This record gives sequence, C-alpha cells and structure tokens, in this order.
Amino acid sequence: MAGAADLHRSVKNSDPISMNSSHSDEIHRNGNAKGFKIFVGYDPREDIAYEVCRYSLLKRASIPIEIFPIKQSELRELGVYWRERGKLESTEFSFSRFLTPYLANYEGWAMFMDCDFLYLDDIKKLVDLIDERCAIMCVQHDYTPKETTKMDGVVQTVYPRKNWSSMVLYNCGHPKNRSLTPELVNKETGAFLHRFQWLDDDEIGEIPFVWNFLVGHNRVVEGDESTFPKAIHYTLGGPWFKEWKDCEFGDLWLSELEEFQKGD
Ligand SMILES: [Mn+2]
Repeated sequence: MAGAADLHRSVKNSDPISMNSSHSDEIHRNGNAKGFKIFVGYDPREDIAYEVCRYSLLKRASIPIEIFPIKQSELRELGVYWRERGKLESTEFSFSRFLTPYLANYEGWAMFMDCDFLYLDDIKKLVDLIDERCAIMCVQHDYTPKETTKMDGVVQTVYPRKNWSSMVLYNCGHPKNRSLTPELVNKETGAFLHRFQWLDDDEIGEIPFVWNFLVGHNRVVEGDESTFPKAIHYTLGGPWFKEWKDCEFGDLWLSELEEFQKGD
C-alpha cells in the first residue's frame, strides 16, 4: 500500500498554480504556502465539466489556488481507495470525496466540490467566510429531490442532508477530521459519510446557498442580490449531457465552454 507521502508527492506534482512572492496572511492562516487547495470530484464521463469548472474557478480567483481532480483510478493505484462500487453511487467520487482532509495532509483548510459546478465569482469571497471554530462548512440545503434519476439514468437515493457534501470547506487540521482516514472512508456507509456523522451538528458551519446554487431547486429573486448565484451546481445534469443542453443557466456554461476552448 502506498503511504501518504507518495500520495502527497503525487498531489503536489499535479498541476500546481504557482504563487507570487507576496504571500498573503490569509494563505498563512490556512497553513498553505502555495495556495488554497481545491479538490474536485472527477468522473471520466464528465471530463469536460471538470475542465470548464476548473477554468471558471481560475479565471475569477484573486488568491492563489491549487486545483486537484480526485480520480478514483489514481487513488486505487496509490492504495488509499479500495471499496467496491455500489449500485447507488451516481459518480466515481461518491465516497472518495471524504478523503479531502487526508489528501490535504490534515493541514489548513481545503475545499471539496463536485465537477458539475460553474463559478461566477471570486473564490476569495468564499474563503473569507471561513470560521475557524468549525470542523466543516457547507450550504445546508433543505432539499428533497423529486427526481428519482439523474444524469444518465442512474437511480438516486434520498436522504437527510442530501447535497450538503457536494461542496464542503474542510478544516483539515480539526481534530475531529482526523477520523476521516482511508480505512474509515473505505468502510463507512453512505449515510454516515454524507450526513457527516463523525461530527456534532454545532461543528458544521453554514455558507449562503449562492455558493452551491442548485439548478432546479434554488431560485433567483429579481432585485435581491443575495440570491444571485456565485457558483452554479448543475446537480440534475448539465449542458454537457444532450438531454440537459437547454437547462436553466445552461447558456452560461456553454459560453464558458466556448471561452475555454478558445484558450483565453
Ligand atoms: Mn453534482
């Protein structure tokens, strides 16, 4: 089995965004000299979603960030992920996402997010919301999907705190998150992990919903800027799937794709 050192070497070598010489206080506070770490759930069926998500983050970021795709095949090679895929897992990162604190060496803050996001604002504004007292922070959706399938027809389950785990700021150095070892992530149930049952409720901080704006669920209120999405989450399926080409906010994703492909 590969040790954490191999993994961190692998993570460090994959595509760091270099930082200029003026290290900001905020980066030091986050225990991270290179940039704020963002782990993005990667699924081979949605490669273009990942690329556009990454592009949208980098384009608007005014702080140094490092983006790492969480690829199940790589984690398996490194020996940190070995559980069998269950029928209810709609993506390859259903469980591997919970390795985020481990992948960040249990240091500082790091974010996990699905790949089906489009960023519309500067992630610095999200990082500025970090509350050091929390073990994690996320958008606490009150969300019970009516749909029973998503993406290419994979059956979905409904459970409390659904979608909370799709974008999480992890206080990787928090003692409670030490329990998220590869051993635990490989054996615990979906309910335990997605409901954050290694934590007490008051250790879970709240982020405004506009940072995980669920297409088909959340709504923009005209004239109310606090409802304008900062990060759109195409949770039902995005325009990279034929059947979702015309979904709400699909035009924004498609124009971002065009810009990405032009290589701007
Ligand atoms: Mn998603």
